[in-house]
Amino acid sequence: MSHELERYRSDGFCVVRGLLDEQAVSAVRSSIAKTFADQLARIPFRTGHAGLFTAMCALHRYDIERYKKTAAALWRKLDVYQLLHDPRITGFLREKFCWRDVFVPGGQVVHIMANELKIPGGYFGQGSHQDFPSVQGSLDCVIVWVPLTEVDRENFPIEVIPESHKRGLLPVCGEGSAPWELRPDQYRDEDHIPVEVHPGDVVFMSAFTVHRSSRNGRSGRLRIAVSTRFDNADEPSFIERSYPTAYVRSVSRGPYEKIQGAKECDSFQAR
Ligand SMILES: O=C(O)CCC(=O)C(=O)O
Repeated sequence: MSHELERYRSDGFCVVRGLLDEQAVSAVRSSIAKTFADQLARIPFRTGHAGLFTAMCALHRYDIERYKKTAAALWRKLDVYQLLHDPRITGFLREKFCWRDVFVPGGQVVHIMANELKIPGGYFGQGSHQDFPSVQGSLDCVIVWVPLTEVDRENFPIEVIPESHKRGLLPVCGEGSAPWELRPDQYRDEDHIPVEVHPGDVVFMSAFTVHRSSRNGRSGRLRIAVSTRFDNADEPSFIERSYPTAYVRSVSRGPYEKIQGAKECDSFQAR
């Protein structure tokens, strides 16, 4: 068994330092910065050549609806997809975890944390939870979490409970605004440890490992990470259950006149 797999099996997660290079990660940050700059150019506000955080803050401040739509769209960027499916990541699963055949259960996620970017009444990090209920694929499903910024204990790290994966599926709250969060009697705050990482590092984590977003972050700092999940196509129960996933794929095809951008669509085609 590889050293990495041994560590992962024992702790429920492992951090692989410098698996990706800083340049590959910074290219994704730039790609996201471009998207925010494109949005800022649509509102009567000029920041000049603003950096990523400044551009995000400006859009958040001057047009929160655009900000929310933009943040929600980021996971669909090809650059985000490509980073998370980089051959160094999938190759790691093949070489170190000995996976031969892989399913991708759902999409990518872009996690944004900054005091200045809180959505009033909306998402600001996740409480303690396990990911398996939101995947329901192979029992050895792996979460891959890639920081796009420096993440230390004062910049909203994820916090994990080592060895918690060994406890299997734990009871959840089942109600309230975050019904997937674990019942508070299932963990102690002090058992969580912050995962401090640099751009280029990659966190591999079991879908059963208890983790949460730390809400501990200093103002003026931005933490962005991207994540996805991988299912092992050769895990026997996954084969037996015929490759299920909790993700649902649907397309909302409204009547043509109601499709977003229908007017733009006509004039674009007529060019
Ligand atoms: O990055 C974060 O803050 C949350 C990550 C997480 O908990 C998850 O994706 O399940």
